[in-house]
Amino acid sequence: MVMKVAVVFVFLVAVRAVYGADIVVGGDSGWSQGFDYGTWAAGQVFKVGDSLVFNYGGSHSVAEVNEASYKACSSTSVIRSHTGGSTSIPLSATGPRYFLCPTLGHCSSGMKLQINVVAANATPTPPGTTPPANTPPADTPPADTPPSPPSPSAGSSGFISLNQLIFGASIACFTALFVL
Ligand SMILES: [Cu+2]
Repeated sequence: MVMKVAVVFVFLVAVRAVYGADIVVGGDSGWSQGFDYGTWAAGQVFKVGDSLVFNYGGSHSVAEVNEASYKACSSTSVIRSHTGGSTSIPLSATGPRYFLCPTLGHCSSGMKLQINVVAANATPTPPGTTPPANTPPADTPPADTPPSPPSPSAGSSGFISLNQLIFGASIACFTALFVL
């Protein structure tokens, strides 16, 4: 039983990996007025194989248009129009896609969505982050660093000089004692 569940789970994960994700436009806000789809889209990655899911009320619909119509909020030359409250649009090719709500006044008040579809195997860089820079190999081999003098010799050299000083002083004292 557990094995069966595990197999189904792996299968579902694999299916999701192959067929991509359902991206709900606007998230919980859906396709509606008073939502900033530009900001929303900037935080999303749209890949080939994903699907755009539009959820909307009866006063709205979805029209796919070209760039010029998108910029002008014009719905006179619609590539594809969708109605019915829930529309899933598969993203089958890379490049920009433009959508708007053709209801009068809705596009100009923000109901417009522009996305850029990237290849499924593309590794996107989220906005605000820089791609990892190639770290250059260390060009200074460790052999170049001069060998540090062993610390015991430095200590003993000081010890020797002190010894020599004591030895010299004692010789001088001895000599003076002898002379006097
Ligand atoms: Cu609308």
